[in-house]
Amino acid sequence: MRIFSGIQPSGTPHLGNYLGAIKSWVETQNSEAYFCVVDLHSLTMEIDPKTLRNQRLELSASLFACGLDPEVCTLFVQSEVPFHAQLNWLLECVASYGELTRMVAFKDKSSRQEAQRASLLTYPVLMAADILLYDTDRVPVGDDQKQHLELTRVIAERFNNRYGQTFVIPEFSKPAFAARVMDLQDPTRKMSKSVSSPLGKLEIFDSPAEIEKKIKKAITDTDGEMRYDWELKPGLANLLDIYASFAGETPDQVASKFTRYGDFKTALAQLVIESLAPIAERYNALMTDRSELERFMRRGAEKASSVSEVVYARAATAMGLN
Ligand code: ATP
Ligand code: LTN
Repeated sequence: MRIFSGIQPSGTPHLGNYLGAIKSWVETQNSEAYFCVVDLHSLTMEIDPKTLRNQRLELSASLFACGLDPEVCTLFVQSEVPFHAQLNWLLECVASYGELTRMVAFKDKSSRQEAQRASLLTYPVLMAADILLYDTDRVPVGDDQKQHLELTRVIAERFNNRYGQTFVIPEFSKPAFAARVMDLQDPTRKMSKSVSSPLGKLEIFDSPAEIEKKIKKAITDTDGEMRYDWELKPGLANLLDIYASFAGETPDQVASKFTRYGDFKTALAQLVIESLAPIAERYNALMTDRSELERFMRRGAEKASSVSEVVYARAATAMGLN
C-alpha cells in the first residue's frame, strides 16, 4: 500500500494536524509510505525566509518526535526533490481555471489577504503533483483536504484519458474522529496554524499550564448536558472528539463517563498533557543533533527522488516531451 501525505512548515503543528493527520501517519507507516514537508506550499502565504528555513527542519524533527521512524518510512522536504515543481507545470496544463476558483480553501484564504499570490489559486495542482508522483494508493489527511483530493483524482483521470494510462488514482482517508478539529474559541472554524488565534489553537509543544488554560477557556454551551451533538453542541463535540481520539474510545463513551463540563475539561487537559509530554521530550533530544537530522532528511530526499523521477519521466513522455 503506497501512502503519501504532506504538511506545511507554516508553524508548530496543532491538535488538528496531530489528530487529523500525523497520528494516522504514525499508525500506518510502512516502507512504502512517503511524508513530505511541503515548503513550496508555505510560499503561497506571506512567510519570512529565515522563519521558513528554520521551520523546515523543526517540523521534520517534530514529525520524528511524533513517531515517524526514518528506518521505516520516508520523510523529506518537497523543494529538495525537483520533480514536484516540474510535474506541477505539466498538471497546470491539465487542470482548469474554473476548477481552481471553486476550491473552498482558496476562497477562504484569499479573502484574508489583500495581495493574493497566484500560487494560492494554483496550489491544489502542486498538491496533485505531490501525490501522483509516488503512484499513491492512499492519502491520509484531515477532512479539510477532501476537496483537494477529489480534484487530484479528476486531474489524474483526465490526464490518463487524454495521454494514456500514467497515474494511479489515489483514495482519500481520514480518521474516524477528530478529522476536523475546530478552533477552541470558534467551533464553526477549523483549527489552523496560520488563521487561529493563540487561544483557539492548541499546539503540540504548549506547556501544561497553557494546555490547561486553553481547554478551560474553550467555548462550549450553557445547557450543561454531556452529550455528543455536532449540530447543537459543536464546542463540546469538538472536545469529546479530541478526548476520544487520544483515549481510543468513541465520543459517546467519553460523554457517558462525565456529568459536569468542569470535570470533563480537567480530565481532558490531563489526558492531552500526558499524551503530548513524550513528544516534546523526543523533540528536544532530536534537536540537539542537527547534523543527524539533516542526514535523515538528505536520505529521505534521495529515496523520494529516485521514485518520483520515474513517474515524472512517464508523464513527460506521455505528453510528448521525451
Ligand atoms: P495552515 O493554517 O498554514 O494552512 P493547517 O493548520 O491548515 O496550516 P496543513 O499543514 O495545511 O495545516 O495541514 C497538514 C495536515 O493537517 C493536513 O492533512 C490537514 O488536513 C490536517 N489538518 C489541518 N488542520 C486540521 C484540523 N483543524 N483538523 C484536522 N486535521 C487538520
Ligand atoms: N494542501 C495540504 C498540504 C499538502 C498535502 C500534499 C497533503 C500539500 N501536498 C499532498 C496531502 C498530500 C494542506 O494545506 N493541508
